[in-house]
Amino acid sequence: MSARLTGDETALWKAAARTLDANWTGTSTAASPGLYPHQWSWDSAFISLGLARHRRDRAEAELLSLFRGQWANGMLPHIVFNTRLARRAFFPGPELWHSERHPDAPRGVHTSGLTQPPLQALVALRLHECATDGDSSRAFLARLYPLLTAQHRYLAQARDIGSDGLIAICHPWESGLDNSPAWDRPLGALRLPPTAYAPAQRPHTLPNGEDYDRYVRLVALMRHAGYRRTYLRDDHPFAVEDPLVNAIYLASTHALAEIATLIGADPAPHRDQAQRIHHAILDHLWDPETGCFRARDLRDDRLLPVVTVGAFGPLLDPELPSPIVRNLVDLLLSARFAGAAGYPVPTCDIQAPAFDRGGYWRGPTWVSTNWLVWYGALGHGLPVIADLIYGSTMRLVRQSGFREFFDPFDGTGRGSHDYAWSAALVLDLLSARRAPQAA
Ligand code: 2M8
Repeated sequence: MSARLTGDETALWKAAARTLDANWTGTSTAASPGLYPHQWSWDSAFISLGLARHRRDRAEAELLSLFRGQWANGMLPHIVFNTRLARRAFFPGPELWHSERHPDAPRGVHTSGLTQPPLQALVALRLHECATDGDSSRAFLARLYPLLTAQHRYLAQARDIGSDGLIAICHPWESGLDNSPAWDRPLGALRLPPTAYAPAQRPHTLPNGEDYDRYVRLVALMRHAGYRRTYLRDDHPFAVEDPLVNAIYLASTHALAEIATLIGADPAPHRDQAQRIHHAILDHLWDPETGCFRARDLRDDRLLPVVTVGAFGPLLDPELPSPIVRNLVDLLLSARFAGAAGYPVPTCDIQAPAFDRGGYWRGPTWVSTNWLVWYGALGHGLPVIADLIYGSTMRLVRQSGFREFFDPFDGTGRGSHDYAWSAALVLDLLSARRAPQAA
């Protein structure tokens, strides 16, 4: 691959590859060596996209290592803890979740009790699309397929809280966009006990204080209920259908159908499920009055007011009607997003009162969400949008390195350094650019 890159791209490629090598623990990749030393679910999916372009064997190992943490009910946890690290290497560590007390949790590995956007099937298919050894890649898909179908079965059975075909997140951490202003209203409605939980030593770039108390309170409620699906459905105070999470769920369901075909399994149930999700996203999360997608709070059946980068998630739906695609493009190019940002895509509508250019998931631009919008734009034949995001993402990492997130106006890097998904997705972007058939 590197032979076809320019000199500058080659330097970027090497730096990204070095970052992934440095974060490799022997079995998986630390999301960031200092701040996030364990394995996170959607990080791991993004990371394996980069590994596939660099060290194919590790891309497969990364996903298999993640699925070691899968619970017997199919739930793929959002953190699989590295047992070789001190228990206090990260808060919240295993002591918050008590996964070992849950009958469905795997033995010998500590995990969280939440999940994250189900990107893994989409990524597994992309790994296959850029594989050089088709037979070995199909064998890998055959190995992964039952794990992926169990993950999706869990989501359909335990997280379709609104009984409408969509999945609900039960905690902001499940969205991946942890501190997004979209969650302010349901989080604000949560009643807190008088004791505060948040440890004073949380790094200052991360949510702290009362926000953190609310996050930990939600975990405590879920844990006390044994992460039971009837509790989540009927009583848990936080249940939100998010457009980005559901668009990823839909794209991965389409990918499952393709994987099924590749390995000789029946794709029909996945195709039926994809149709259901497609219609539900349009029926429940599209707001024709404002011309955008917003998250729905299932506890009061209202759309949440803040428009975030999640509004562009449904570009991942290959059947998104073209008038809606045009609406999203207009919104993206407007002064609410790319039109007023030097480095799109900001994670929150710039004109929203809650927008904060330096706030964690409250305005900065992230390589992961950029990659998702880029991928969706390519799928809809929008090369100008795809190029805009490709170019701005490359400028970010050239200017500031593989940081966790970036100021959307001047590109200043923020959060942790050597952040694995920033490096991994640059490898995928560079590769796709040089080999268009892989995109
Ligand atoms: C952030 O999430 C963790 C909680 O799980 C945190 O705030 O401590 C988010 O950016 C999330 O999307 C990401 O997966 C994780 C690890 O990179 O960090």
